[in-house]
Parts: sequence; structure tokens; C-alpha cells
Amino acid sequence: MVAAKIEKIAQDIKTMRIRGAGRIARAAARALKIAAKESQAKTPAEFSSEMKRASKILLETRPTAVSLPNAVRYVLLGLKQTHGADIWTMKKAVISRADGFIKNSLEAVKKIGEIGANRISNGDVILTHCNSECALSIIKTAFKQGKNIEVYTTESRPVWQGRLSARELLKEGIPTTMIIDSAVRHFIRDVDKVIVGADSIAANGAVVNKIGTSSIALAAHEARVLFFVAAETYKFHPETLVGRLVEIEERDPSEVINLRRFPGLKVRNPAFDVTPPEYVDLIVTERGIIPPYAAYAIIKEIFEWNPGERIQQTGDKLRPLI
Ligand code: RI2
Repeated sequence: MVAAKIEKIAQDIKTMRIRGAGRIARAAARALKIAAKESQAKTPAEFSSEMKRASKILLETRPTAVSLPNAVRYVLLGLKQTHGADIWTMKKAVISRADGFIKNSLEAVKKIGEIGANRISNGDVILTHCNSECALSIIKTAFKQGKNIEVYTTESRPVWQGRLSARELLKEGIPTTMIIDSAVRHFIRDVDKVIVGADSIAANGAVVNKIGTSSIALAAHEARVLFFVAAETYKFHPETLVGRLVEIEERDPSEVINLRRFPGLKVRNPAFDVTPPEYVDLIVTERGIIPPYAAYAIIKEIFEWNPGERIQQTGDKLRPLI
């Protein structure tokens, strides 16, 4: 019964019924909370392995957004902190850390909106790509502050997340124009600022986000248009400090074309790409605005990493950061 609930959440993440790096992370925390709450384990060891099994199922869903493993790591730290205690104490720790993650995540999105909106000027034309709740939080907050802004949103093929953004923006009454992904360079001179989200940010400040982001960054760079990234600190990728590359998810060709009608056709469908730090002007986090090159310092602080040591997350340190 519990397993079925975890599988259902994992399936929803895989099929993108639940999508967006922040939402995926909160869904994983919620799944672990359900697993803890409904566990029938008789011993602490049994409980620990149940939690680890649930985590594994969640971690195997989508590989690119580091928010997912960071959320799991954050919640599972409850097991480590209560090592040697009874099941009840362990359950309580996991549940409260899951609740804590979800609460902090929602607060971070709001805070990013407030911090980022300070950088939006009256009359700005903003371009956004895909559907990032952090990027939209900035845009919506600026609009609520009475700034007269206009938004261009891409379609974000092949899954059309741009339609979600368009709907959200129109609901707020924000003047919105949709363009096809390949029209970005054509319109970039009408744009004052680009704001996008992130699925992972590497230690060198490279931003992994929805496919097409790096081409938009290139066009913005060429036209001297500011390029902002909006991301909570749990989107920073700890293992990139020691050289790990962020895995780029390649999704099913059926998202792009009906292969039955094109027998023999090869299709590549990467869901994300990497924007180098030199094309990023700033990253808006819930802790403030940083240049991309400060990513190293953020990761080092969150994960308490010193050169030559294994990366480890010490829960109390992480807590105020997310
Ligand atoms: P928030 C999304 O991935 C997009 O790439 C988006 O820019 C990013 O997550 C961050 O979104 P997908 O799940 O966390 O649509 O800011 O593949 O909502």
C-alpha cells in the first residue's frame, strides 16, 4: 500500500505529471513523509531500509535536477541524526525534516520573487523559457509591485511548458506574448532581461536548465541583454565540486514525433542543456543575488566541503540555507 503510493509519485515525476525542479523536490519530500508515516516496520533497521528503498525509487525517476537528491538527502539526514533511537523518534525526525524541506522550499520561492523583483524596472520587457516557478515568482512580484512589465514566453518544445507559463502570467493580468523557441534571436532586441530557472547549478556557475536555455543565453549575450537565473540553493550540485558532470536526461522520441510515421528516423530529445557561466549575469537565490562564479562558495558552505575531503552534508548547517 505504502509502496504503491511511492511508486505513484515516482511515476508522476517520470511522466512529468509532476514537473519543475522545485516541485519534484517537494514531491520527493512528501513521498518520504508518507513512507515514514505509514511504515509498518518493527525495528529501526527495518525502518531505515524501508526509507532507503523509497529514496532509491524516487532517485531513479529523473537524473538532471539535483533538487531531487538534495531533498532526499535532507530528509534522510533525520535517520542519521536519530541513529540508535527507537522507531517512533526516527519516524518523527523524518516527517519533521520532510515538512521542513517543503516549508523552506515554498518560502525560498517567495523570497526569490522579492529579491529578484528589485532588479526589475518599470517598463521592462522580460523573456522567460519553460515554466520555472522561481522565474515566474520574480515576474509576478514585480508586477504586483505596480511595475508596468511585459513578458515574452517561449513555447518550450517538445513538452510545451511555455503554455503553463503563459496561462499563469495571463491569470495575473500580465501582458504576455508567446513565441516559438527558434524566434528568440529575432525578438531579443525587444527584450530588456531574460529570466529562467535552473535544474542544477554546477560549482563553476554553469547552469543546467531546459533545452534551449543556452541558445537564449547566447542570443542575449550577443545583444547585451541581461540574463538572470532564479534558483533556490538546493539547486546547487555538490558533486560537481569534485568533477562530476550533471547527467542530461534524454527523453522518449515520442515527445518529438510519431516514429510510426517516419520509420528509420533517428530522434534525439535531450531535455536540458548547459549554459556556461560567462553568459549568466547573476543568480537570484533566497539568500541573495550572487554572480555565477560564487556557486563554488555556496556549495562549499552548504555541504561543508574542504578540498581533499568527501562531501558530506551536516544537517544543521544545511537547515537555514533552504
Ligand atoms: P522551478 C524545469 O524542468 C525547467 O527546466 C525549469 O526551468 C526548471 O525545472 C526549474 O523550475 P522540467 O521538470 O524549480 O520541466 O523554478 O523538465 O519551478
